[in-house]
This record gives sequence, structure tokens and C-alpha cells, in this order.
Amino acid sequence: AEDGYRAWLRYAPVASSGNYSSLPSSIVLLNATRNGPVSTAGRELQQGIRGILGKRVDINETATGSPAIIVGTAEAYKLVYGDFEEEGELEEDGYYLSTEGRDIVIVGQNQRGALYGAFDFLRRIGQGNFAPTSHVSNPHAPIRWSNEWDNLDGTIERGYAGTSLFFQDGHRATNLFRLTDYARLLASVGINGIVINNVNANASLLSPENIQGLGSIANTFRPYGVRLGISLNFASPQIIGGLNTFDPLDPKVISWWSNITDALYASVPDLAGYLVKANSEGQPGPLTYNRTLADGANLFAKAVKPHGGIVMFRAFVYDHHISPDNWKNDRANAAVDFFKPLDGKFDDNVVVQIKYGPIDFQVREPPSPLFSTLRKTNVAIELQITQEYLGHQDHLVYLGPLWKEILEYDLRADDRPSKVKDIVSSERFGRPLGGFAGVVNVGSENNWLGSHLAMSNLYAYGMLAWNPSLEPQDILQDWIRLTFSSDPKVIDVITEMSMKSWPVYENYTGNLGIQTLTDILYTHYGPNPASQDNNGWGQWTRANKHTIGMDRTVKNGTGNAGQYPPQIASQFENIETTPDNLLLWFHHVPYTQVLKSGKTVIQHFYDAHYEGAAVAQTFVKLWESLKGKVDKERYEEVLFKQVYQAGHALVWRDSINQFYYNLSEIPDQAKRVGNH
Ligand code: GCW
Repeated sequence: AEDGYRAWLRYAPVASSGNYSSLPSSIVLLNATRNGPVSTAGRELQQGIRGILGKRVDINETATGSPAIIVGTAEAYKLVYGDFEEEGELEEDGYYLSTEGRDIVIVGQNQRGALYGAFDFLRRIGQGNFAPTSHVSNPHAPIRWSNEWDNLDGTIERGYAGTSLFFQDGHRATNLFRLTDYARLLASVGINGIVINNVNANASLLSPENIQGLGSIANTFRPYGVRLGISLNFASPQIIGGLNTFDPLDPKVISWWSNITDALYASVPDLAGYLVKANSEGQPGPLTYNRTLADGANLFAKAVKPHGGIVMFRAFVYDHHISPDNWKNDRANAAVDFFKPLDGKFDDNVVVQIKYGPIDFQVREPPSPLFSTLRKTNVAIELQITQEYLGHQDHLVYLGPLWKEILEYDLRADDRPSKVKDIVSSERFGRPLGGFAGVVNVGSENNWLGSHLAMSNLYAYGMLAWNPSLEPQDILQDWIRLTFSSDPKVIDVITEMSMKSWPVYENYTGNLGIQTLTDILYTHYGPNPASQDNNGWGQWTRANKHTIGMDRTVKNGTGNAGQYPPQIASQFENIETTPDNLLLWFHHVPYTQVLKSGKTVIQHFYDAHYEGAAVAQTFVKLWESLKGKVDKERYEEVLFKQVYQAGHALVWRDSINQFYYNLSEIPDQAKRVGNH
């Protein structure tokens, strides 16, 4: 139970620790404030070194003259040791780590940076890596947040690991001790903000009692440099404020929000800001009063501005009652349709938070065209750690490769290099702010996400937000060593399973860009291809007896391809240049359409489902080969999940194949599908 709970912060002993006998036996904390991140860094180093190397180190507040692990901010370091060369390279939250000299030096641009440097050091020695190093590390983007979709009643929307750690019965949870451990996990991978309540927000979060409760929660995160944020219900002035309107331009509404904001900052002086889902899926918003989404966002931006806060405003705005009868309708167009006219109208402390694809966390999507559309607006990318459409946490899907593909995608804005990662970092369009939001949804289950292997996704999210140039497999292997073992067999097996897992899941749940063919109406779990069509949600496949796919071309379809910059638009406009894995995302074709692979669409469906499900079977044997190399409890728990996945993959395979066979009546060349 312990190891699953501690995840990658086990601080387990490493074999080669003898190499590090010269490690200083004291830590010197420079100018540490009580409960600040530098103090935390000291405690963390003490605990980590004790676990990893079995060595006790003392913590001092002043330099002793003997070799030491020196931890502090650049400012504090300079006062004692004078200038150091690397200072000029440090950016916000960045750090300098040197293990080359007599002392080990960990200097942060700010306190948070010092803590990140300490975690970097611990990640190294925790993997038995004692090679001397001296380097500066800066985050790729300033915003690296987690989002939690926790409800005040203690349930978690799209959470698959138990009940809320934050709330119960309408107010903050009475026992907050696990939040400290969650804060550690987040800080250890560079996450610096957390929004703790569902974007489908409950206005009663803003009751005086709950505002106080937020203060306690913020206190548990602050020592780890993780700032608190909250989701707002746009109609709060009416729901709990006693006003008869929530019009964002009404002076009464403006002053109501400004008062509430002051009360929030009195309780949480370093509140990071607000997250707002407006006019989406039934949530209230400014459109009710014929105000723009920018009017809505700026209302909050102005309220938090004097306190230094920011507003994350979600781009996930669409009409979920569009008519499937109109072949020009397309939910994928919604974000650009709504936000393009507003570019430049958002205040500078607003960040538009964009899901990675135009629809909704599907197994395969092109990047959202909104990334290359907004030039005068701050943007962040929204990723999902919780596996809403991806098998909840019952199926192994390592998402590092999916995120990497999106982040490295070059949208060619103005025919210039325009990778998504450089747009969200704020660099490409020269914006003041930008970054990452990851929907995590940890819960009360001991291992946080309900599955031990799923924790690689939380780890990879933090690592990629810090440095999207990292390779997902390298990130994964660091995680394996820290979480399980440095045994080469353990590394090989978990690497093989994890690196195959996304393509495998794509193979048995949603081929060629058709989306994840799951039940989209309620559970988002299990095969249900019929549920996609003939409803207002707009996640359509347009499958009929002869043809399948969404025609998103400009010449004949919804025009969505035209929302991309010209180079990308023309690629998606033409079947010949559209990659097979997005063919049905952009084109409506016969089942007999021949792919670049030489197969027909329907035969690809049949084959991919057999291949994917077959590989899922091998995960069981692979995992079983680790018996005795992983502690019994985690071994059994992962085995249970893999056996389940193997079975469910067969259910997926047969349901989807049978469905398209029934619809198309085209036989499987290998004679596996159909009625024989
Ligand atoms: O796809 C939908 C999910 C909702 C979620 C929404 C969103 C929090 O089904 O559960 O609401 O996305 O991201 O706002």
C-alpha cells in the first residue's frame, strides 16, 4: 500500500549508493521562510537522502564552513557566496543545480525553483545516477496547472479513483492530510497551480464558510509552491448573491464579483486565479445577455488584476443541440467560430484554455485550429490525465506519446514554424502568458488514480509541461525506475507495454480518426458506435451502409479544414495528403476506399481490431513475467487490471467489428467477422 501511495516519491534505497559516500552531511537553507518552498526542499532532501542512501543529513540555517547541500533563492545565495555565473540564465521558477564542486548547490530563481532543483537532484540519485552535473533548468511555460473536477458533494466528474480529497457534504473535506502528499507529487514534477473544483461549478463554493475552507486548502499546498485556483459559476451573483442578474456589464454584478474576489484574497492571499467554463453544456455565461465571451472573461480579469491573479477561460464552448441533419454543421468548428472574432479583446491576464483537439480528448484528433488562430490572446493547452474516453483507468494508455505528437505539431502559421508547444509557451506570438492545464481527477483510492500504471501519465504531464522537448519514452523510464525498480527486466516490460498502449487502444476503439467509438451519451465507457450519431452532441461518425466519416473539407463539407493555416488546410482538404490516421476525421468515404497502406477502410477496421486486441492479450503475459520483481500488492493489482483489459479489448473488438459488418455487409477477408 505504501509504495502505490508514494508513487514516484518512494525514495527507495539504490544499490550503487556507495559511490556517493562523499555526500555532504548537512543541508544549508538560505533565508528560508517558515513553511516556504525552501524549507520544504530541506525536509524533502533530508527524507529523500535518508531513504535513497540511508544517510542522515542535518538542516542548518547558516553556512557552517564544511561541505554542504546549499539550497536557496538566487538572491539569498548571492548575499552569502557572491555572484554566480548562471544567475542571468534563470527564469521564473527555474533553478541551477550543481553537484560538481565540494558543495551541492541548488539555487532557484524563486523559492519554488529551489524546491524544483531539490526534486531534480532527488530524481537523479533515486535512479542511482550520481554522475556530476551542473545545469540550469527553466520551465517551458509559466502556467503549469492541474485541474480537478471535484464537486462539493464529494463526487468527481470523470474521476475514476474514488471520492474527493477536497470536498465532502457541500464543504471542504475535514481531513486534509492527503493534500500535502498530493502537493508533493505535483511539485515534484513542476506543477505550480491547482484548480480544485469542477468546471461545472457550484456557486456555493463562494459561501463565507467555503471561502474560509479554501484558505485551509491553500495552506496545505503553499509549502510546495502550488497555488490554488477555483472554478466559478458564471451565474453566482444570481444564485447565491441575491441579484436578479448576472450580466457581466451590470455595475451591481461587477461590484459583487469584486467584493467576492476581495474576500477570496483575504482568505487565500496568493490565489492563482479563476477558471471559467461559460456557455457550454448548459453552463451559464455572458451570451445570455448578448455580451461576448470576452466581456465575460474580462469581468473576472479586472476583479483579480489588483491581486495579481489570472483568468483561465475555457475555449470548450459549443452548442450541444446542433442538428445532425445539416451536413454543414460541425462541433469541431465551434471554438474558432466563437473565439476568432474576439482575438485581441481579452485582457492581458486572461488565458484561453484550449483542449488539444477540436472535439474532446479523443484517442486521435488533429490539434485544435484555435492554437494558430489566436495571435493577440494568451493561450494554454488542456490535456487530460484522467482517461475519460480512454478506458477510464481500466485500460493501460500511456499518453506521453499522444501529447508529444500534439505539442510537436507544426501548424505553420504564416508559413513559419509554429509548433503547438511554442504557441502555448507564449513564445511564437509574443504573448505575456501561456502554458498547460491537465485534468487529473485524483481521488481517495490509495494509489491516487485507481491504477498504478496510470500514474505515468501524471508524471509525464508535469515533465512535458516543464520541457516538451523530452522524449516520452525517456520520461517513462525515469518514472519506472523511481516507481518500481531499476531492474532492466522491469524497465523493459513496462516500457514495452506502455509504449504500445496508445496505438493498441486506438486499434480496438477508434481507427483512422473516427474518434473513440465509446458510449458518448453517458458513461464514455465501453463500445457503443451507434451512440455517436443522430444526436445534438456533434461527435458524429456519419456512418451508413456504404460510407463513413465526417466531411470537413472546404469544397464539400463543414469547412473545418479551412480553419487551419494554408499549408495544413490544403493537406487536410485532400484525401491523398490526409494521413490515414485522420482520414475519417476529415473525409466521408466509402468503406471500400483504399488507404495508403493498400487496405480498404473496412478491412483496416477488422484487422486493426484483431491486432489491437491481440496485443492487449500479451500485456498479461508480459506483466506476469515480472512476478517476484515487483512487490506482491502492486503486482496483483496491475495483473487484475491487465486481465480485465485483455477481456474488455475482445468485447471492443467484436462489438465494433460486428457493428460495421452489420452496417456495411462487407465480409472480412480473413473470415473472422460476421455470421459463419
Ligand atoms: O466531454 C465533456 C465531459 C464533461 C466535462 C466537459 C468539459 C466537466 O463529458 O464531463 O465537464 O467535457 O470538459 O467541460
